[in-house]
Amino acid sequence: MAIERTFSMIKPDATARNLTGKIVAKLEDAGLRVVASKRIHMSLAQAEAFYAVHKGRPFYEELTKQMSAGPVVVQVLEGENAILKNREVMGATNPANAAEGTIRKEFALSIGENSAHGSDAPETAAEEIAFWFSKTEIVG
Ligand code: RTP
Ligand code: MG
Repeated sequence: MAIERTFSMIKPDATARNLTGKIVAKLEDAGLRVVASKRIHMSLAQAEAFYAVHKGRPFYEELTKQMSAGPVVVQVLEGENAILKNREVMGATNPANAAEGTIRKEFALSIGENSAHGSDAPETAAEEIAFWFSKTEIVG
C-alpha cells in the first residue's frame, strides 16, 4: 500500500468547543501523521474559493458562512491509504449516519456543523493541500 497525503480541516464548530486535540488524537490513533498544521481564520472569499466545487448547491451559502465564522485548523495528514483512512475516521457527512467511534459521531452537531473535512480523492487532496500550504510548510 502506498503512502499517501491528504488534506484535513478541523471546522469552526469544533475549534469553538476546544476539540482540536481530541480530533487529532483520533487521526493519530488511526495511524495518520500530521505533517503540516496551522490555525487560520479564513475569509468568506477564501471559503467560497475552497468550496467552489459546491457552488450552486442549496447548502453553499450556509457552508461558506460557517467555514469563515471562526478559526479552523488546516492540516496535511500522511500515512498508508491516508485519503480513505481519514474519511473512515471522520465518519458519514451526516452525524446521524456516522459509525460509532468516528469524529462526526462523537463531536458533530449537524450535517453543516460536522466538525471535520477530508479530501475525497487523490486529485482533490493534491489541490486542497496546495490551496492552503506551500511545499516548505510540509515536513514529512
Ligand atoms: P467534507 O467535504 O467536508 O469532508 O464532507 P463530505 O465530503 O462528507 O461532504 P460534501 O458532500 O463534500 O459536503 C461538504 C460539506 O458541506 C456541508 N453539507 N451540508 N445541508 C446539507 O445538505 C449539506 N450537505 C453538505 C457539510 O458540512 C459537508 O461536510
Ligand atoms: Mg467533500
